[in-house]
Amino acid sequence: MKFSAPVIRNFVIAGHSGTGKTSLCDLMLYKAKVVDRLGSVDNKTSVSDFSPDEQEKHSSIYASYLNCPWREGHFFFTDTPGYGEFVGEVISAFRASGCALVLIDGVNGIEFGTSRAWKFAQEFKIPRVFFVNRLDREQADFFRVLEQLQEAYGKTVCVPLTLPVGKEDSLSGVISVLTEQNPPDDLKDIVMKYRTMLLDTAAESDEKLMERYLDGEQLSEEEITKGLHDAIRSGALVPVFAGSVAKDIGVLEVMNGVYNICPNPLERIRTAADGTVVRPAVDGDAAAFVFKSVTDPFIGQMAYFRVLTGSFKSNSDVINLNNGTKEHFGQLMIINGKTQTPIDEVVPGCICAVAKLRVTKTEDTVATSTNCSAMNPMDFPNPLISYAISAVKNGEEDKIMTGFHKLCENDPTLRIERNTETHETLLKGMGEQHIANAVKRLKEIAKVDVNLNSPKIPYRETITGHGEGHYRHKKQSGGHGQFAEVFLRIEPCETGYEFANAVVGGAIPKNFIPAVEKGVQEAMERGPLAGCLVEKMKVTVYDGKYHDVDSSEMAFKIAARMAFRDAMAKAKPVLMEPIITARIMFPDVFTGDISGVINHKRGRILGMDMDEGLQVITAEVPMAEMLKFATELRSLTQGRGSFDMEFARYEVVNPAVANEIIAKFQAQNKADEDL
Ligand SMILES: Nc1nc2c(ncn2[C@@H]2O[C@H](COP(=O)(O)OP(=O)(O)OP(=O)(O)O)[C@@H](O)[C@H]2O)c(=O)[nH]1
Ligand SMILES: [Mg+2]
Repeated sequence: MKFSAPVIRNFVIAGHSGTGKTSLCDLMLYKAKVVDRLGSVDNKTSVSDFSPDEQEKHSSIYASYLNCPWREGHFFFTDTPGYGEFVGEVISAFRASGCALVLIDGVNGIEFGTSRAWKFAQEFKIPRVFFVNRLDREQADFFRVLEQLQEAYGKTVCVPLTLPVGKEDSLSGVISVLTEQNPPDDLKDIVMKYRTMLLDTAAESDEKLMERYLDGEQLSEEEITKGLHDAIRSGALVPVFAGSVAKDIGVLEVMNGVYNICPNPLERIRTAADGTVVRPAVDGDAAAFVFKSVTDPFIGQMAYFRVLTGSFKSNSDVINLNNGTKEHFGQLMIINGKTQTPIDEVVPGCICAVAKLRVTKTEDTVATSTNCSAMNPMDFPNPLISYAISAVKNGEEDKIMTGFHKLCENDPTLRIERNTETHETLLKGMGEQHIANAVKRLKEIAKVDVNLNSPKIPYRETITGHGEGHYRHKKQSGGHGQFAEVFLRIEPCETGYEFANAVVGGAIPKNFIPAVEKGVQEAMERGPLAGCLVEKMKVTVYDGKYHDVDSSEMAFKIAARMAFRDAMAKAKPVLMEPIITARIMFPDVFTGDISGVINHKRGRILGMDMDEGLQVITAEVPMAEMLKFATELRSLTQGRGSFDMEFARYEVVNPAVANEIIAKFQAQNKADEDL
């Protein structure tokens, strides 16, 4: 098989869950005769949803990379999961694609997944095409959805290229707006209206064309196609197709539409990380971006890359531009779900896989020459949920960490971290299902089980007043005793931690001062209120006593620790909690509910905005209240809301809540001591 970039179309299939993306992919592969039996999500025979987890769920979890010949050319396309928690898969798929085919349900119209796909396309600067699917369903209405799209994204932007004939049960086919000569009576006016709109759009893309068009000249089919192509590229046109994958209606038209008017990979101009403009070419130095890594059960680690410019051959040497190291490409493969087909050469637009790279990881750029520039890494959202994990069986901790590290390498939205304040290992992800899936995968690859618990909140302690502390450490045990005495004072300090030595006349010899500071720092690791990290204060040691024989570093450390505790008790200590800033997006109808939830969570609404038809609330909320928010929001909005969050700062916990936390800690502490 030999590829030619000008006839390659490379697109990501995106949209809300359940709109028929995977079914469309299966049908395309069938139409292109890549498979001789049509795969089906419902029968667990889908080429795209091939993993057992996806088959069990009847819904996609992973992006699935597919390809098929089409007409004189070739399609590289990606089926992405619609479910919000698997957004990491969608982001890397967008990065690898030159165009977005966004599916919409003919009954539900614009859903959260639609707006998300629209936004990603905008962010990645790739053109979009809409396909209104499932028009055979009861209550499906193409024209209602079209109106909604025009309302949201522009009346002259969203123009249909096909229209459905019949509706719901009696949907019988689609007609082409541009070429249909005998439309059914009820569609005649509509066809004419949109045909004129498409011709206007096509003509507007070129001044000369426009002149001739205004003079009343007929534009050739080629000119119209070229005009629509340019309009799609510039964003002036987002064509809308109608159909039903289940009834195989309108899909051929979508495939031909994408082939005829969507841009080819050579038209995609990018900017590299160093600002170099990369204009793809068939010849010359080749560069490719590694957008994903996958652990294949048989082959091991596989890198997926998208060729940006030039061509790569199997069994050739390349350079990793991110670390300047030589890399070797073994056998290159193009992919169809779990099927890999060896290929000799890949060109711009190809998505392909290669096994066992030595020095290359996801987000690296590989090239045939150092004249090429590395591309920017990808942007992934912050995790939204975390769990404290522990091994079910003692002794399996290492296996668990190694396994999770592997999973995290393949999924940038999954993270495993050790929290040094709470001494917990945290597994962070995008939601309960995402985490549950990771735990399941861990069991498969490492044969270990983990417990998931709510994580401890990393509260901190500080002081609101001044305090002086004193301790005399004196022990006489047998021969040689221990002696040290320390006086110190503490005061609030915005910048963090400061330590000052104000001892005069050698009351504490200089060589013991580091031990005093060490003692203070140790005491600051476990504050007196709830055993949390203590911060934001200045500590000044100003007096003390020592003994020629009995003083030691250890004695001064102990005295300093105790003096610090003494001072803390007098300096009005308070508990602080992490506050996060959340941006919550949801349909307007939930505004009341969501505002209520934020108030209930001790949150503060900072602002309300509208963004592409969705209400956006920005709020500051204590982290402790957000542990389960991903799940709460999902059930509150029936999956139509989303949010992102990031750490803002620490704030003093209100006294009622603080007292509860302190009481709980003290009780736990006592229970531990009694054991
Ligand atoms: N009636 C009808 N059902 C369809 C059509 N297309 C797909 N379906 C069904 O809709 C359900 C969801 O289809 P999928 O292809 O899995 O949807 P998806 O967009 O891949 O969903 P996620 O993977 O969850 O994002 C399946 O039961 C399909 O058989 C259609 O045109 N009409
Ligand atoms: Mg799917």
